[in-house]
Amino acid sequence: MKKNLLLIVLFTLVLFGNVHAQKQRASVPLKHGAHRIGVRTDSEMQRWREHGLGQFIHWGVYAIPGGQWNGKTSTYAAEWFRSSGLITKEEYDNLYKQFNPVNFDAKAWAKQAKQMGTKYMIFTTKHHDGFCLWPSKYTDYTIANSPYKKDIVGEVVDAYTAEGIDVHLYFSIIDWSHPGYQSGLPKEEFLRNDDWGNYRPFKTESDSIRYQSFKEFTRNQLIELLTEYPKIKGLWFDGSWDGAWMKEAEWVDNLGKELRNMHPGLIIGSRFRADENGQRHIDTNGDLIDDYDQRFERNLPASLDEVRGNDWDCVMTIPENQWGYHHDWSLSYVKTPFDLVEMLVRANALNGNLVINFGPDGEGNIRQEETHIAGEIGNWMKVNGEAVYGVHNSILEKQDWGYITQRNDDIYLTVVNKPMNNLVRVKLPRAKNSRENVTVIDKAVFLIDGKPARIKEGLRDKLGYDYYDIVIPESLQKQTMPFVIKINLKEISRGDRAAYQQALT
Ligand code: FHN
Repeated sequence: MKKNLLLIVLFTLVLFGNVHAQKQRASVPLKHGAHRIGVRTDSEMQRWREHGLGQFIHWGVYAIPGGQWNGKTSTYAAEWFRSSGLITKEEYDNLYKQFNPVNFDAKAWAKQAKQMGTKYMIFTTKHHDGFCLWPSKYTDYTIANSPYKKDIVGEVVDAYTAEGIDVHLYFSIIDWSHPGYQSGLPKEEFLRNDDWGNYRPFKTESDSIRYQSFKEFTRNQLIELLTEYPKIKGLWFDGSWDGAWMKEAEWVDNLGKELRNMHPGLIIGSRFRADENGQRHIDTNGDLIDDYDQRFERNLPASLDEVRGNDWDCVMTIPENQWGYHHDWSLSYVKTPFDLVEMLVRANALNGNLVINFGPDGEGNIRQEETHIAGEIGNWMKVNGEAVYGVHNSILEKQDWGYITQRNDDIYLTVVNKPMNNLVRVKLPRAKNSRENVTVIDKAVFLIDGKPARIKEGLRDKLGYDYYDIVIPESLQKQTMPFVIKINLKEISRGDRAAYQQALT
């Protein structure tokens, strides 16, 4: 009991000490900055926090060219193909007439995601091109007018939810298909944003009226998504760096409130809106806007300091920067299952979720490389998932051989850099009452086979930290994937230390 209490106190100091030490708040009065200081504490957000691993799916008409057109290959991200210069806008805007993914099987996708160990997924309802994978009544540019016709968003929401995987809907604010945005107008009439969302001031009254119609359209579509798909857990926004959108702090903030009122518990990341000074993600006062930090796209934070005590996730491509389907993955390094598992535990050890992106092809197939990765990660998760789900950063400090996560008293050491001498040296925290007590390893087992690990006395440094070596058995020395050692600590009196050490040998 006493031991538990000590560990809880230590953990609280590490976790919350960190939060408070790192937040440097200004106090500028803001109407449209963060509406809450600190993390959300409700059950929906607690559930999100415990997901550990997610899946992203980018799918749309860009999967038809898959980065190639008329024998030419674009090195651009495939989902940006419309802006690649290899296809005319007109050709691209007519691709939907061919979109007929006959192999699409939402249930099979969801099953595969479940086997991979995914707890939540994010699905592109519409990307920047504006093509809607649901039959939106606010535009004709939707799946309903493709040869496929059926509601893909609905199928995905139902299939994943049935597998117990929470669904969040990706929605791009940038919409090249809407005349109030810019696309569809001749180039010389580009009145405000270019494809990348760079701001150009409105020139005339009618530009601004057109933009009002775009805002209303966006609002209508979001209300439509929440109405049609009430099972979803959150909205994942993109393209909100759009210059004109960022100038609409009040309007967007009010829209956010409206959406939350419609859908209690709704989770919205930090990419939805800017404060009145145009600050995105982190407002002028240094506080996180909305529910979790979305800044870490393809880029994991280096330390807890960067995370500032906030919830966060990192969305990650498998090739360097391809989200949608691209025929040719030889154009960049393709991450291995090892790389992705390393990123996963690294994210979890810094209190975040990792979300791995998949880009199905134009017929609805998950590519073979992604299927392989899903299988390998799934095999790893079956054995080691307890080091990923519902964990947080550990009371143990980061050590060179890998990453450390923790749930209650269970501490998970994920070894990614296997030491040459096959000894995993673990630096233990000092005991609370270090004059009288020392911290030692109570139990240690390998998750891969449930076998207890042999512990050898390491060294004690001059600051009084104890190090113990966990011996990697021969059976694990050739492991090609990271492996996990689960340990528990206990405190013993200094007088009992010699006996403890003796018992180790
Ligand atoms: O431009 C998009 C990109 O195509 C992709 O959808 C990613 C996913 O997070 N978001 C944008 C870039 O930040």
